[in-house]
Amino acid sequence: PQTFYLKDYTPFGFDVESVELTFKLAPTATRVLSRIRFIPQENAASSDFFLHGEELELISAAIDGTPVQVEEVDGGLNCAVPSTPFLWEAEVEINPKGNTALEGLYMSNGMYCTQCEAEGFRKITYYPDRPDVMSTFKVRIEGPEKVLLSNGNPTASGEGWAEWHDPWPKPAYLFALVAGDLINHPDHFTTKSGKDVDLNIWVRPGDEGKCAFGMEALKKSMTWDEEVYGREYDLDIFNIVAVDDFNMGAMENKGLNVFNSSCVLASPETSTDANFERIEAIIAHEYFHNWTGNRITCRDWFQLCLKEGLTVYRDAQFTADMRSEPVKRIEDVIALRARQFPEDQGPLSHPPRPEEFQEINNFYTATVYEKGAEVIGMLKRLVGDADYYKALDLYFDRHDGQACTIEDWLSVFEDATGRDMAQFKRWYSQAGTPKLKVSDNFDAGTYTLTFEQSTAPTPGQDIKDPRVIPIAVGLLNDKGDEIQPTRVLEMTQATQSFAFDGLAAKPVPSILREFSAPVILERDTTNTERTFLFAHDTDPFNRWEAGNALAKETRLAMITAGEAPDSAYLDALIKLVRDDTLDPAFRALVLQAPGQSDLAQTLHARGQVPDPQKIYDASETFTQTLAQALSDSLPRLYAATTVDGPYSPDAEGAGKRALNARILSLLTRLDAGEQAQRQFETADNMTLQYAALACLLKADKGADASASFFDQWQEDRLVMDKWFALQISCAEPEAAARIAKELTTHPLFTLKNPNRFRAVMGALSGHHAGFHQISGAGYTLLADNLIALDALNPQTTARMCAAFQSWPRYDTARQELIKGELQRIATTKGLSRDTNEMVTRILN
Ligand code: HT7
Ligand code: ZN
Repeated sequence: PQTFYLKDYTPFGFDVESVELTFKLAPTATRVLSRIRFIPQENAASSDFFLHGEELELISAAIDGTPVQVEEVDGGLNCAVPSTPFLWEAEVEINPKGNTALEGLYMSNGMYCTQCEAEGFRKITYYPDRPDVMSTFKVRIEGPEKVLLSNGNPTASGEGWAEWHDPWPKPAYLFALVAGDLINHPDHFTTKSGKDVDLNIWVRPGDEGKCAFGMEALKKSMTWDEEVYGREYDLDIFNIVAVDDFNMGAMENKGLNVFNSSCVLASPETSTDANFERIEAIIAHEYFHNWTGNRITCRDWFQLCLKEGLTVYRDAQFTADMRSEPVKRIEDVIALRARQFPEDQGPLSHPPRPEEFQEINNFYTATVYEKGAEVIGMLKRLVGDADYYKALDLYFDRHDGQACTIEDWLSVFEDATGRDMAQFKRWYSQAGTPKLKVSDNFDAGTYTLTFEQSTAPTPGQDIKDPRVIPIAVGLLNDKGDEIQPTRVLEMTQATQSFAFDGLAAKPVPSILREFSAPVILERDTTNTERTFLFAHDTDPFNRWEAGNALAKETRLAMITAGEAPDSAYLDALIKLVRDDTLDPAFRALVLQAPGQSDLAQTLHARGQVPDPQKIYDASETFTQTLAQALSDSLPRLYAATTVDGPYSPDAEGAGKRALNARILSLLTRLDAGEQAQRQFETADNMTLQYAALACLLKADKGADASASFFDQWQEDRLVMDKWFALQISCAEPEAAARIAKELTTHPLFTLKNPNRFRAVMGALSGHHAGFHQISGAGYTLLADNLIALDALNPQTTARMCAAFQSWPRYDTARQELIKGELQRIATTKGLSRDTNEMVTRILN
C-alpha cells in the first residue's frame, strides 16, 4: 500500500472556480453530473490533471463541451487538459444502497446521506479531493423523497427536486447531501448583527420528540461562539440531520451537519445524563467547526489537529461554561488517560501532527483530537487569556477562507505575542507522553522544585528533545491554607529548578494544577501527603488527583503486596463523600474507581506484568470494603441524591444522579439489590433506570430487570445499544466473552450498524479482565467479528483494532494469543487498507 508523507506536499496545479452538481437519485444507480470550472495556475509546480475517483462508473467526460478520453487509473483518472480555463463535465453512476462502508453517498434506513471527510467525496464523483482545493458549490437534487438537503442556502425547489447554493468556498470533504422522508424540529436564531437564521433538526418519523434538547444546545453554542470568540454564523439556514448508520459521532458539513442519531436524539426516558452532556458537547463541537475547520480549514490531512484539537478545546471550554469547570476538567483527564495515554505509550504512538499515513481515517485518534486540545490548553496557559484571544482574532482575520498549517497557527501566536514558538512546536511533532520527575528541597526559607523531563522512544522517533511544559503550581501550609496561589512555571530545559522565597516552613506543593500539561508526573511522595492534599487542596482538580493517586496506590499495594485497603485513604474518602457542602458531581468522581486498564499500564510502567484478574479482584475487594465502611451513611446519602420535580438534564440534577449511581452500587453490595430493584421499578428517567439495571446485573440479580428492560425498549435502537453493552460490561470476567458471543447471535445484532457493533465489541474490549481472560476467548471473538466487519465497513473495523494495542503490557501467554489473532486478521484475504495498516502498526 502507498504511504503518504507530509514532506511530499505539493499544491494542486489548478484553481476550482465553481462546482455544479446534479444528483438523480436512485438506490442502486444514482447518476451524478458535475460541471467544474478549472483555472490552471500560473507557475504551478505541476500541471498534471489528476482527479480522485473510487467505485465510480464513468458514463461520460467532456472538456468545454467536447467529449474527452481519460485514463482511468487506480484511485482516479488522468486527462490532458488545456492550459487556459476550462469547463470539465462528467457523468458517473454510483450505488448508494450497496455502500456499506458508509463513506461517500450511502443509504441508511431508506434515507440517502453522505460522509465525505476525509476522502469520501471521490466516491461521489471525480474531483481533486483534497482539503486545499476550495470552491463554491451549486447542487441540484432530483428524487421522490420529501426532503432534499445540501449545503448552503436553498435557492429553488419543486415537486421532486431542490437546488442549493453554498456561497462559501469549501473543500469537498465538507460537501453533504441528505434525502429522505424526514420530519423537522424547527427553530430560529438571530445573530448578534441581527441576521435571522432558520434552524432545523431533521429526523425519521417517530424521533421528533427527541430534538428539543439538541436544538437548545445549538442555540447556546451559537450564542457562546459570538460572546467568547466573536464568531457569527454565516448562512440563512443551519440544518442538522440524525442518521442511524454512521461511522463516527457527527460531521460538520457546511450548513448541513450530519449526526449519528446517538449524538443528537435525546429524551429523559431514553437518554442518560451522560448522553445529554455528550450531545450538548458534540452539537457545540460541530457548530464551532463552522469557523475552526470550515471557514479556516486544513491544507492537508497531516494538519488535522489544526481544526480538531482547536475545536475540541473550544467545545471543552463551552461545556465548562455551561456546567462545572472542575468537573469537566476531571472528566477530560480521565478520558485522556484512558484513551490517549495508551495510544501514546504503545505501538500506535504518533505525534498530534503525524508525518506519514497509509489511510487517513486511521488518524482520527485521541492523539489528534484530545492531545491536540491539550496542546491548545498549554498555549493558552503560557500566553495568558488576553493574548490567547488576541492570537485567535488574528487567526480568524488573517486566514479566513484559507487552508492552513500548524505553522500558520503558531505564527499568529508569535505575531500576536512576540513569543518564539519554535520549541513549543515540538508538541506537534514529537510523539509520546513526557514523564516529569519532581524533587524538592527546603533551605533557609526557600523552597525549590526541580523537574526533569524525559520521553521514551516511540515508533520511528528515538530521540526526544525537551519541550516547553507549563507547570501550574500552588503551595499550601500545614493547615491547608494556600500560601502561594497558582503560578505557572515555564519549563523549557531537560532539567530545571524553580524557587519560592520567603517561606516560614516547608510547604506542601500542589503540582500540575488543573492538569496543566499532558504529562506523567512522578514524585516520591507519601500517602500522608496525598491524603492531606485530598482533604485540603484548593485546586479542585488536584484535590481529585490526590484521591485518584491514593485510589490507585491502595489497589496496587493490594495487587502486588497482598495488602488490605489503605485505612487512612478509606477514612479520608468516607469523610469527603459524607461532606454535603461538596458538589455531588465532584463526590461522584472521587468515588469513581480508577480504570483497570490504567492500573495495568501503571504496573507495566513500574516494570511489573499486570494480571487482569488480580486487578479486577483488588478493585472488587476495595469496593466491598468501602461499602461496609460506609454502610451507616449509605441510606442517608442515597436519600440525599433524590432530585425533586420533573427530570431536567442540567448539571445540578445530573451531579446528584451521578452520585446516586455510585451510592446505589455500594448499597447493592449490602442489601442484595433491594434498593436497586425498587429504583429500577420506579425510575421515571433513563439515568436512574440504567444505573439500577447496572447494579442488578453486576450483583447477578438482573435477569428479570433485563428482560423487562428489553420488553420496554426493544423498539428503540439507541436504548437497545445500552442493553447490549450493559450485559457485557456488568458481567463477571469469565462470563464476558461468552455473553458477548451469545449477543452476536441475537436477532437485533447486526454488523451493518456501527453503533450496535460498538455496543457489543466495545463493551467486550472495555471489560479489562473479561477481554483479557487467559482462555483467549475475548481476543478470538473480537478478531472473528473484525474480520467479518472488514468486508463491509473497513473504517469502523480499523478503529476497533486499537483494542489490541496494549498487548506489550501483558504476559507472554496473552501476548502470543493477541499476536496470533492479529496475524489471523492480517492474513485475511482481501483485507482492507484501513485494517491492514492498523494491524501492521500494532504488531510492529
Ligand atoms: N470532522 C469529523 C471527523 C470525521 C468523521 C465523522 C463521521 C464519519 C466519518 C468521519 N471521518 C472523519 C467529525 C468531527 O471531528 O467533528
Ligand atoms: Zn471535529
